[in-house]
Amino acid sequence: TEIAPGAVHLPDWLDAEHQRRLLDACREWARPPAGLRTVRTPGGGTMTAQQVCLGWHWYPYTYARTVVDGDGAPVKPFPHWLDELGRRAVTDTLGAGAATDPYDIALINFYDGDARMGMHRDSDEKSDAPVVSLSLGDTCVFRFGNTGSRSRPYTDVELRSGDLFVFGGPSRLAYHGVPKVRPDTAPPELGLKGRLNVTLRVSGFEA
Ligand code: MD5
Ligand code: FE
Repeated sequence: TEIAPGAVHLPDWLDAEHQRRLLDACREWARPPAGLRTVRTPGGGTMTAQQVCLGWHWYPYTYARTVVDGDGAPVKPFPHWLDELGRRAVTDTLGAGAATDPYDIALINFYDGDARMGMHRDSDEKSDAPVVSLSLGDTCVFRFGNTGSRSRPYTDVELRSGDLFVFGGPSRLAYHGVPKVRPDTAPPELGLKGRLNVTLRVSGFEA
């Protein structure tokens, strides 16, 4: 479903087996060093979703090669298979003409309990390549907004385990957030309490 120009939701893109494999990989990436951390914002706030990064380390509001706001370790490498997954996600949603430079960043967010994400835009990358979003575990309400402000109009979409969402074209810089995670809605066989989101991005930075 095209929610807005360049913003395409493809439910159930990952089957149960691929969801489990991606979850297993996320559990490995969450381990120290350079593992899961709580993100603190410059204003003294704390993000309720915890995060781990691959390829480039994001912290508010830029990128580094080491976990400068955590244990200081080098960021974990971005595996080649995630680039292949990202490119397939783009062609499956936007078509073969939407091919991009290689994906080289993954930001993985873990939402448990009452975790949410406020309305924001992702503008710290230098590339306008589409952002690929993969959801695992509990269903969430994803709020897709507009490019002008963090308020209405917006469209609320339920994202479930295995869903793909691609944000390209004019939607790349739209405001968005996660106002709610629905507890205990994950597929039982996945064995995940909470929600996990993997985003794949093209940095546009020099290697
Ligand atoms: C999430 N993560 O569900 C979302 C999925 C983040 C974040 O927002 O920054 O880690 S990514 C959603 C996204 C990315 C780029 C553009 C747009 C949405 N958009 O235009 O709506 O944890
Ligand atoms: Fe975002």
